[in-house]
Amino acid sequence: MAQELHIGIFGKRNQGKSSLINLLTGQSTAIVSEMPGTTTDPVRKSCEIFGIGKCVLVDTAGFDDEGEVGRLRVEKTRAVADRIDLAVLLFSGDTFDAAEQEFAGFLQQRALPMLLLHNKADRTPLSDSCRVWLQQLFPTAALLDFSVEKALEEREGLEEDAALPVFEKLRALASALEKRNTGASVLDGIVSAGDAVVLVCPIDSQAPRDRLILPQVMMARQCLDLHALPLLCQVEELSALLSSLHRSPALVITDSQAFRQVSALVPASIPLTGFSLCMARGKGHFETYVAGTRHLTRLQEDDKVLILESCTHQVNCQDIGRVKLPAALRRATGKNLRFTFVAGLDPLPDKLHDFAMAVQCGGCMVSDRQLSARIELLCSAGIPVSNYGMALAWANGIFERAVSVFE
Ligand SMILES: Nc1nc2c(ncn2[C@@H]2O[C@H](COP(=O)(O)OP(=O)(O)OP(=O)(O)O)[C@@H](O)[C@H]2O)c(=O)[nH]1
Ligand SMILES: [Mg+2]
Repeated sequence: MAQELHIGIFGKRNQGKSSLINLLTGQSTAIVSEMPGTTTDPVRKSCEIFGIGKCVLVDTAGFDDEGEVGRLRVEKTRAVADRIDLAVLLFSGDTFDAAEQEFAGFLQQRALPMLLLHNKADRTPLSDSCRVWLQQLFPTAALLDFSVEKALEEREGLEEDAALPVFEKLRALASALEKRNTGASVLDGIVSAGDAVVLVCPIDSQAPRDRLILPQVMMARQCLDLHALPLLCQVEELSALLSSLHRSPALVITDSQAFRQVSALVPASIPLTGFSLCMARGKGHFETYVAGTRHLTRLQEDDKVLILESCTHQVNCQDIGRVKLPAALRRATGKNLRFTFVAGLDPLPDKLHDFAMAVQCGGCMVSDRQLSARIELLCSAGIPVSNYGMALAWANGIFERAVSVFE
């Protein structure tokens, strides 16, 4: 997994959600008690799951909580669904009542892979009739009859594999999800076996030490998957590399910041695009961003533009979003645009209609779901959305060239 997998743990009160967090993390961090309503706010806990990698488990308040405060808690629980990649829904007593069916439907609507975990099997095991009925109702969900408490007891006796059945189900769901997310290669139909593909990777002061960044690695890997020939160079060596080839490369992919320079060096007959466009193509929302980018030509004097930075800790991205991009857009439009910045996963401003458009960062540090939730919100408010790479390509006058590779 390229990023942490966010797993939401849901269920009515007292179903063993917090106990499950303790079992999966191997620590007693979450408070467990027989009093229904012990967990009141979403609680996040990072852990490493073998075969999946880094995960963030999100414990939630029961979705059947009552009263005025209870309703607020339920709202928070439901909001978690927009920020996760995978859901576990705990139930018990060999029944799956109307509230549970409604919540499972709510998760299913969001296309979230789901594990229905029948807990407290030590008291009441899941009957065949209930199992078959659930499988018919939620055919894509995984189902497990389990006892979290028994597994916790076994773990105290140093039984290492006490949580294994849960891990196995989660691993299967995560691997299906990864296949769905990466889906077809971005380069399918553009690059064939034996084709040379030049990846222009500037190593400047902002490049991380001793390694390449994720989009560069992903594109090199996709070339290898297609049995194409990825060739890496910096901008300074690009001309030498191109003239050393017997046959023109099928494609050149460059860092967005070097777009203008690279575009001047690569003959018009060779397709050229950017890593950020490839990432957007792979992550979805490509058409949304393309349409949003074309809207940049329509911006007016004093228009407000929303810049969405999905990572709070990457100085590199911040510099692009806060400094380079606004300067480039002001220069290219010739308009005095006014920028508003939203960092990390902070909520979007209330008055979305005040904004002429939004520009989203590559979103390599957030889950697809977190990104999608945001973009859907903007689209439903009728706000055109571009992304950093496409907006920079547009500002450098080479957007149409870069996007034509995929058309
Ligand atoms: N018999 C039995 N009891 C369990 C099992 N798992 C959890 N419990 C008990 O169920 C009660 C509730 O567990 P919690 O983990 O606090 O449940 P929760 O879903 O987080 O509850 P809230 O935070 O109140 O919504 C505790 O008394 C647990 O010890 C199990 O497998 N079998
Ligand atoms: Mg709890």
